[in-house]
Amino acid sequence: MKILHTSDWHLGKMIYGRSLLEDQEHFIKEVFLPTVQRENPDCVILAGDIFDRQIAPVEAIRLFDEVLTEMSRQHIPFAVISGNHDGADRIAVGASMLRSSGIYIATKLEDVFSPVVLTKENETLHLYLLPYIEPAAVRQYFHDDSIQGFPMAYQAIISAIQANMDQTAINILAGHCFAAGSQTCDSESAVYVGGSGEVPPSLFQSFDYTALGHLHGPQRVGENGRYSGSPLKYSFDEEHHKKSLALLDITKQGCTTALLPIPTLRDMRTVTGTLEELLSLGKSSPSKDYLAVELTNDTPVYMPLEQLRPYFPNVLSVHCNWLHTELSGEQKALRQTMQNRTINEMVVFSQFLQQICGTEPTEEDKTLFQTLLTELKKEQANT
Ligand SMILES: [Mn+2]
Repeated sequence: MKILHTSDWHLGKMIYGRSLLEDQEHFIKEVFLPTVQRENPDCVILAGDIFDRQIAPVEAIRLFDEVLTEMSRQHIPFAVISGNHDGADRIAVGASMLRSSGIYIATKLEDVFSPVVLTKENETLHLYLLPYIEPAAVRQYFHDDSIQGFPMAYQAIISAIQANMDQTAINILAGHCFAAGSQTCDSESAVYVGGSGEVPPSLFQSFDYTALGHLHGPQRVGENGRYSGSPLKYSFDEEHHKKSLALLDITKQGCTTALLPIPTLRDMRTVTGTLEELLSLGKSSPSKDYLAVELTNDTPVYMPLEQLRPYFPNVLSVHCNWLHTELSGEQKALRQTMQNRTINEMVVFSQFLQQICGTEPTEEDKTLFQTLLTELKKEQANT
């Protein structure tokens, strides 16, 4: 059977105050839906964090609604679980009715105990949909107060599944959790503390495949599990991730996985250089990518963001090395000189004038600046 696995769409996400909806719409309409149409999988799994927030923006809800409509129109079974970011009860609206349209939305623990059964020729797939769940809910469900922490909670759930498992079927678990030993990044909110939040991958051994969500970097988990990762980069420490959709060809005998790369509207990356270098780069090759700018100038720079924006409209952050980094010997000497405040302020003034007016300060400018500075300091001392 052919299964398409994705997760962590985080529809409606904002980054540095910017909405990523346009990028997400591009992913849905130019990548995800065309891939579904082209590959015609027997099932699509969305392993949690559909939305970024419990109360998602209406534009994000509309986008997801379009996905549901399109999936049901194409008669492709679509299995969705809620993640830790989703408002589980909100996305459960109409869930039982949607099952007749081939859309399976699981938001409660008990959903995992009635697997979705799909058949194709002589193959049967049992799909166990386990939404994001906290140990307290598992304790309550099993009426067992001894269940403490995620490893025990998952052990209890999986033992209960195993008791009724059909070993002749292809068994797939969809889950949203932190599998121990996996690589994390900045855009996954930390909901777990210490090791008690980590689920041992050995628990997933009895499944032919485990389709996980939660971590945003695509990666394998244990013998036959995988995080598909998020479709887009949601933080700068993901800039080297190769985002993809996981397409499985699975039988009872084994599974092969193809990672389909996701072309994006805008990339997210860091650029490093002096302001002058970056401005010249901007003039020759402007870019709409989301950028984190690392300025390497060793002296102050006047309003770098405003200067860069005409060429790089989506600069999200500017980091001035001058202010933060360990200095080289030469820079240290300069900083040492600048630590004498009078010289420091004069150097800053001089640099400012050069950047704004393109000229060195005259003796008259310097005297005027010095007079004003002295007056200002006197005033400051008096208040
Ligand atoms: Mn997530």
